[in-house]
Amino acid sequence: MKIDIVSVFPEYFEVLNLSLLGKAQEKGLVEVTAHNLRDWTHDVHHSVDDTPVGGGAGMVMKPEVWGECLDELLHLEPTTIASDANEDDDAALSSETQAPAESADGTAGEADDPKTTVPGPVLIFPNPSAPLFTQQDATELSHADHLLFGCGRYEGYDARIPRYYRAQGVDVREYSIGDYVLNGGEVAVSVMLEAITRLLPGFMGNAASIVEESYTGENALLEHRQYTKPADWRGIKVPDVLLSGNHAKVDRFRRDEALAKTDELRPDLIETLDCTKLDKADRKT
Ligand code: 6GU
Repeated sequence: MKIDIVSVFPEYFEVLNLSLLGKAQEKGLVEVTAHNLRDWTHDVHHSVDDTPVGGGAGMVMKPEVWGECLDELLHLEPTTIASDANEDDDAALSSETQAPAESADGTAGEADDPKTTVPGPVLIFPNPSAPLFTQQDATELSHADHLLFGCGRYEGYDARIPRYYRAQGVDVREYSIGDYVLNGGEVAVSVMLEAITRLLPGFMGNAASIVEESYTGENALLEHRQYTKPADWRGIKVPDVLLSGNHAKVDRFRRDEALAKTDELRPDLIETLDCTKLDKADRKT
């Protein structure tokens, strides 16, 4: 998988070489390049932002600089969008909103089929005002062969940037990583990168540990509690059933715990749970 990151702080991503991702790069599983957005400026101040049209606080990232940068990295020639695209901005907004897993050739990808490959580069903008990035998105994007992350800073980026590249047939995604505000997209991109790359085949030693995780596949539940030895630590005992050696009972105990824990801490996940995936014993819980 090839990963390009564009940022005004490319040094931020140097730590990626130290971490687990460094190992994945050594193994040739991923190739990560961080680019400096200012390399695509032409003015003496290397400016990448300007005041918001219509007024308001802060600065907005300029479309021209991003345009030259993204054209180069996506191997696209600059064009002009037909003027009728400007006629009804509201209609344009809804039709250009990211359709989940719609590929460039117009065929609908199956977002919940983890084996679906995403053809061509996927352009991803971190944005606190976008849909939440989920494990399902991470799984889907782990099958892409080229990801390009554009890190916004300041109050955001010109809204025409994602719109233009969508109109060029590029698979453009905008994601938030949670309901809080960060200064820029760099931390959010690091989070998404880790969630995606750890799913690459050969990245982690134990593939089963991925299958059993929270938010994954049929396990849309929080994970059950884990214990190791000793069976009694400072007076707190490991639940007896886990020491029983009865695998069916252990599975049932863990499943019940996952259901109860999710119900208490994340009732929103229970509501989205597919009832057909609950077994008879689940229904009694
Ligand atoms: Cl993706 N960006 C920024 N700046 N803040 C965020 C975020 C992204 N997700 C949550 N907060």
